[in-house]
Amino acid sequence: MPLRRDPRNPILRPADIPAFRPDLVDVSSVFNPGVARWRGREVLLLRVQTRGRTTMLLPAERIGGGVVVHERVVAFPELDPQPWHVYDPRLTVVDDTLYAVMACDFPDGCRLLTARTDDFERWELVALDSGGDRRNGVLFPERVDSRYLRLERPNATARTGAPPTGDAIVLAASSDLVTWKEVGPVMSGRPGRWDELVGSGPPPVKTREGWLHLYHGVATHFAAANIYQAGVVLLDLDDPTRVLARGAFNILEPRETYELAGQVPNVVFPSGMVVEEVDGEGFAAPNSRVRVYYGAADTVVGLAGTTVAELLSDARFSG
Ligand code: BMA
Repeated sequence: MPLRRDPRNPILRPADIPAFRPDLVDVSSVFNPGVARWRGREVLLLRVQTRGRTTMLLPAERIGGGVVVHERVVAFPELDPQPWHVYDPRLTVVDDTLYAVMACDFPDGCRLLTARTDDFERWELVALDSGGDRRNGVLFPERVDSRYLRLERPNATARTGAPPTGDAIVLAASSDLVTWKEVGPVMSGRPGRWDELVGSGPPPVKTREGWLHLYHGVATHFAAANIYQAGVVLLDLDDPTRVLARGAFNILEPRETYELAGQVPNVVFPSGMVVEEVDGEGFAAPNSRVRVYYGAADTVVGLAGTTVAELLSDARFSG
C-alpha cells in the first residue's frame, strides 16, 4: 500500500521559515528534515537553503498537529576548514541522548558528521569522519553487543555534472561514535528497476520481525529525469546485514505538483519516521500509526501516513 499523503501537504514551505536573520528572508527551500520522538516531543531538524544557496539547519517541533520552527540555527563553527554544506540530518535517540548524523560537503567529497544534544538547544560535535566519500548515514537506536551501528552509503558512482552517488548501503560499527569500521554490505541497487541507486532514509525502527527501514531509490533509466522514490526493507535484528524482505515496489513516488516541480524535480526523499506506539521493550506496535516526513523536489516538506503492519507487508510484497 502506498503511503497516504497528509491533505495539508506540503506541511512546510519556504514561506514558513521565520526571517529572524537577514539571510533567512525569503529562503529558497526547506526539505529533507531529520525527525525523532524524544522525551515526549517530536523534534525536527530542517534543511533550509538561502537564496545564496547556503545551507542552514533549523530546529523545529511538531505541536498540536502543526510544525513550529525555532528561531535558531544549528551550526558547527569549530569545523576547520568549514564545509560547503552540512545537510540531510538523520535524528536518532540512543540511551536518551539525541544524535544527528549529517552529510558534510567539502571540495574533495562528502563526509559524515555526528553531533549530539541533551537539551535540543546546544549541539556538541562528536566526530567528523576522516575517511571515505559517503552520505545518508543513519544511526541505529540501540547498541548491539555494546557497539553503535550505522548504515551508510559510499558515494562510489560517478555522474556527469553532479556529485558522486551510490548504489549500495553498508553497515558500519563503532565503540565510540568516532572510529567506524565497515561490517559488510547490506543491499544494492536493482538495475532497471525503481531503485537503481539507493540510500538510507530515516533510522531503522525495531519491530518483532526485524529492523524496519525506509530508503530512497533512484530510477536513472529515464532520459529527462532521475526519479527519487521511497521504499521499504526489513533487516535481521541480530545481523542487520541480512535482508529478510525487500519490497518490489516503491511506497511513495513523485505525483503531486510540489513533488514534480521545484529545485530538483521528481523527488520524494524520506528522512524522518515516527512510530506512535512502542512497547516496553522498544518494539514498534504492529498496529501503530506511522508518520513519514519527506523532502519534496528539494523545495518543501511533505508528510505521509501508514502503519507498521502495512510497512511490513510492503517489505514482503514481491510484485
Ligand atoms: C541526493 C541528496 C539529497 C537530495 C537528492 C535529490 O543525492 O543530495 O540531499 O534531496 O539528491 O536531489
